[in-house]
Amino acid sequence: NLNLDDIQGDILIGMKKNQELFYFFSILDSSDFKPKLASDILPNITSTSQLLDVSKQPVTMLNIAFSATGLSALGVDESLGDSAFAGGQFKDLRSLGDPGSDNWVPDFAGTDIHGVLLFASDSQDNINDAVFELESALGGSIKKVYSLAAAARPGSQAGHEHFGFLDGISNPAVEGFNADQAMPGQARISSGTILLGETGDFGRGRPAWAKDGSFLVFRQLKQLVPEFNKFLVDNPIVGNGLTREEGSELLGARMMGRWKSGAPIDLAPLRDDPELGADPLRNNNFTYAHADLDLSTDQSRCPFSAHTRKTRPRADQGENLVTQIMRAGIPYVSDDEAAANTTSTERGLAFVAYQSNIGNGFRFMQQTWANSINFVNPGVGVDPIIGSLAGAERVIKGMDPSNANQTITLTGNNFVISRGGEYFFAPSLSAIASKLSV
Ligand code: N7H
Repeated sequence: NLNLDDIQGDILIGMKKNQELFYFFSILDSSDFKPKLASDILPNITSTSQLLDVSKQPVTMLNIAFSATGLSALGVDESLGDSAFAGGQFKDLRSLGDPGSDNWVPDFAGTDIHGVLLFASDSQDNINDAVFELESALGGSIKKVYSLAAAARPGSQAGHEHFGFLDGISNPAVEGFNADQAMPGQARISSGTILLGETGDFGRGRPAWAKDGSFLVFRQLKQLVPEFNKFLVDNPIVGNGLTREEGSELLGARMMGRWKSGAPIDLAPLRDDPELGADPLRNNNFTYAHADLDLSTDQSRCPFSAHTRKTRPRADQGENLVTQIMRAGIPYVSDDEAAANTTSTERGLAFVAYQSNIGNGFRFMQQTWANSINFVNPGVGVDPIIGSLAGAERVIKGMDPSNANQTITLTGNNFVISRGGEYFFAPSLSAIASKLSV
């Protein structure tokens, strides 16, 4: 069994609060910062066991993770055995399909961010109090480089991301943690797929102190919501006995692999089924395989390019249990007017994914699956939500259930635009105590 007192809370279950702040910092004076990391940050880090017990949950939860340059600033230069982490995300941007760094938040374009503090609470006021307290304690040992405030969407949209789709339904269950309570259809993965040094972590040459830490991939993914909605209105899937409006909803659902309610299109191919979407015993219980259909060619129920099928191909791959991530993202709305000198409200997903190997997890999903026109079958096109060909036109097949060869064309990086991010390592609490703060 896992030592849940030692594993940061966001990794396996997510802090799941209505408000979250990502506070990116740079270490200015490591000999000043290290004792404060031990005395002012470590005691406030929320562990997995604290998250599991409501009576032990603090008002504001805190987690921390360091970039490769951050570990270096702390004098820790040992390799963690992950080349993507070691190089940082800026160096990796072309491999991820980003057209360049023009759209990147300037603070992400480089390697100056040493770490991220993740604050989560019920209100932004609580978070502001916690930030104020921590900033006072840390003084000039660090400086804030950038921050992004994120929040669950209001009212009936809670749990839904900005395009309106219910998110956070499908995360894998972990052996030694919650695999016994896995829901039907939920992937059951080794703890080492997410945590370093645990069974199933194939990484080599990890130092002992890295055990029970996890790589945190952060991406600020801007969503163009009116443009997405207009595209659906302009391109309804006609026929199938549907109205134009229903045809637009169907296109969105087929791009995503789920309806807005969360109902999988593999089980509800033509119309949303909100009861199915809300039922945890049924809403993940599908594989894309059907006895009467040919798995290798049929797209009548779900396109091969649909976001959920690209990022977890289920039966198409015999359920790949290595390329799996634990997602803990949350929507954001940011008002960067001062920086932009113009009216600009930006919304999107503060994407957070944990894994023990970035190259097998997030990076593989983005580069080898979502961005490939030939995955999971030749010529199917990229993932219409997150697939990117460095800004080039994207031609996608399979959206029309009755004519799989029909294509839709998305120009450029249409509805989701990468504003960059960084690769981090979220260490165990004991690693902070015995290695990083001494
Ligand atoms: Fe995706 N969305 O909110 O619309 N995603 N995602 N994602 N995603 C999923 O099944 C979305 C992104 C995965 O197990 C759902 O929980 C958006 C990246 C994986 O069947 C919805 C963005 C990567 C799954 C979204 C975005 C992934 C998944 C269905 C960008 C990795 C589970 C809800 C702005 C490279 C698949 C659910 C499974 C599901 C949304 C990004 C990965 C609604 C808007 C970058 C593994």
